[in-house]
Amino acid sequence: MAQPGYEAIIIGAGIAGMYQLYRLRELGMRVRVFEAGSDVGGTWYWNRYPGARFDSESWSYGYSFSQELLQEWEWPEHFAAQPDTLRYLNHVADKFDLRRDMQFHSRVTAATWDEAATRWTITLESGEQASAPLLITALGPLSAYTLPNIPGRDDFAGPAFHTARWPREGVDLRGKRVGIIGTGATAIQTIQTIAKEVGHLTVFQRTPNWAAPLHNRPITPEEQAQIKASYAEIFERCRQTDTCFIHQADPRRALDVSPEEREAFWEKLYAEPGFGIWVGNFRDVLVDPAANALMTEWAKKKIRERVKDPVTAEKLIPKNHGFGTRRLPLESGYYEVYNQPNVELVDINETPIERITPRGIRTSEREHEFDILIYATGFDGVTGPYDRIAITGPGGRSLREDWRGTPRTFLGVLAEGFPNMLMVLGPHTARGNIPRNIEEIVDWLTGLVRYMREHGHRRVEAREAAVEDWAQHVEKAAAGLLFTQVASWQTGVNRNVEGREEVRRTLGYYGGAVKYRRISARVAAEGYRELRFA
Ligand code: NA7
Repeated sequence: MAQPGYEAIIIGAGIAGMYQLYRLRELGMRVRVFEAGSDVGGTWYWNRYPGARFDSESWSYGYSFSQELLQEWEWPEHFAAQPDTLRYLNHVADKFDLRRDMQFHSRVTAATWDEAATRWTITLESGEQASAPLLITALGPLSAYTLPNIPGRDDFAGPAFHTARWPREGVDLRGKRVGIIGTGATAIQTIQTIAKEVGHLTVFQRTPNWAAPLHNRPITPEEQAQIKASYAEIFERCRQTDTCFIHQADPRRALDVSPEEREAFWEKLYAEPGFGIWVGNFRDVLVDPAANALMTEWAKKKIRERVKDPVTAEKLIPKNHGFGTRRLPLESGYYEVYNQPNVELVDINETPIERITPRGIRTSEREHEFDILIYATGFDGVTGPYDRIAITGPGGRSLREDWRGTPRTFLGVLAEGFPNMLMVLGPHTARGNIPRNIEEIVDWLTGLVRYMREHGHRRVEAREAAVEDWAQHVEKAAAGLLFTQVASWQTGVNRNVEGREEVRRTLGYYGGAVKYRRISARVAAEGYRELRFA
C-alpha cells in the first residue's frame, strides 16, 4: 500500500515546531517536521556560544501545556544556561516522542503552492521533496544569522565563528588572542564569559548598548518547591503583561514623581533580577523622550561607576539611542571586564575596520592579530528566515518580493496572498517572552485547523480588507514608541544584508500581548470572518 501523504508540513523543530507538532497530533493529523539541524531545539540548538543563557526567568519560559512536565522538570538556575535549555527541549522531545515525525539535516530551500492540487510542496537542500495541504512555518525570528560585510572576511587564517554556529565540541579559548565583533545581547554574554579565560580579548564596537545586571543565581530546593506550587499564578501573571514576562510597566510616570523617588526606584530595579528595569520601568520611560532622557542620564552614571578608565567608560555609553530603545541586554559583570588588563575596546567609529586579514583585523590605526575571531554580528530578524526560502504562492507570487517593502499579514499568522501557509511568530505578532507567544499562536492556529477540518474546508486565505485593517492597526500600535525609531533587528535594519540597510519597518505587533490575544480570540469566536475558506 502506498504511504499516506502528510496532512501538514512544519518547518523548524524549535520551541514552536515541537509544540505545533504536539497539537496537530492531538487532532489525529499526519504531520512531518523538517529541520535543518541534527536535532531539536532551534535557537538553543544553534546558539552554543560561551555564556549563552536566558534573560527571561527560567520558570516563566518553559512550556505550560503539561502539568506533568512542569512538575517533573527542575530548572537549576533562575536564568538557565543554554545547555540546560537544550537538555530541557530534548527531554520534551523524548517525553512526547516527537522525533518520530521529524526529519533532521533537512534544510528547506523552497516551498511552492499548487493551486489545482491545493497543496504546498517543499524542496530540501538535498533535492528531496514533500507535500501537504498545510504548511506551517516555525522558522524562528532569529535564525538567519548574518556575517559582517567586511572586506577580506574569508581571508583570516585561523578559526572564525559566528556565535550562532558555535561548534558543538566547543572551542578552546584558554590563553588565546581573541577578537570579537559586535556588542549586542549575544556579544555581551560571550565577552563577559570568555574574558575569564582568554589570553587577550579585543572587542570591536560599532554601537554601544545599554545593559543592566541579570542577577542570576541557583534555584534553591525551597524555591523549586515554591515555583512548582505556583505555576498557575506564574503563567497567569505572564498572560496579564504586554510582553508575557513577569514584569509589567509601573503605573507611575517618571515625570510625575520626585527625583529622589525616581532614583530610588531605578536603584531598586537595577538590583533586581531580570527585565524589570526595562519593561517594568515607569510607564513613560519607553514612550516619552523627556522621561527616557532622565533614565538615560541615570544609566550613564552606572557605567561610569563600574568602568575605571573614564575614556573607556565614555566609549561604552550609547550616544544615539536612549535607554531601553533597543532590546536591553542583561549582563553579569560585563562592564567590569573592561577593567581587566587583557581586554581592549576598539571603537570602530574612531578607527574603522578596513579589512580582515590572514592574521586578524586591520583598522585605520593598525593591524590587530588574533588566534581566533568571533562574529557576534546578529541576525536578519523576523523576515530574514522567510527570505532564505523561495516561497512561491498562487500565480508564481514570491513572498520575498512581496515583503521587500514591508510584510503584509493578517494577525502575523497568514501572509497576504499565501493560502494555507500558517506562520508561528511571523511578522506582526506580539513578541516578548517567546515561548508564551508561541504557545498562544500555536493554540490559535490549531483551533483554525480544527475548524477547517470540522467544516470540510481545504483552503484558507486572509481577506484583503482584513490584511489592510491589520496593517493599519500594526502601524498605529507602533507609533510613538521610542524603539521603533531606532535602527536594530527589531526594526528590520541589518547593514550586512543588501536592502536591509537603513529602511526601518514595523516587524512586530506592539499593541501588547493582551490586546493581541483579545483580537485573535475574537476573530476565532466570530467564526473567522476575516478569512476566506474554500
Ligand atoms: P544584535 O543585537 O543585532 O547585535 C549584533 C551586533 O553586531 C551589534 O553590536 C552590531 O552593531 C554588530 N555588528 C553587526 N555587523 C557589524 C559589522 N559589519 N561591523 C561591526 N559591527 C557589526 O544581535 P545579537 O545576536 O547580539 O542579539 C540578537 C537577539 O538575540 C537579541 O536581541 C536577543 O533577543 C537574543 P550595530 O548595532 O549594528 O552597530
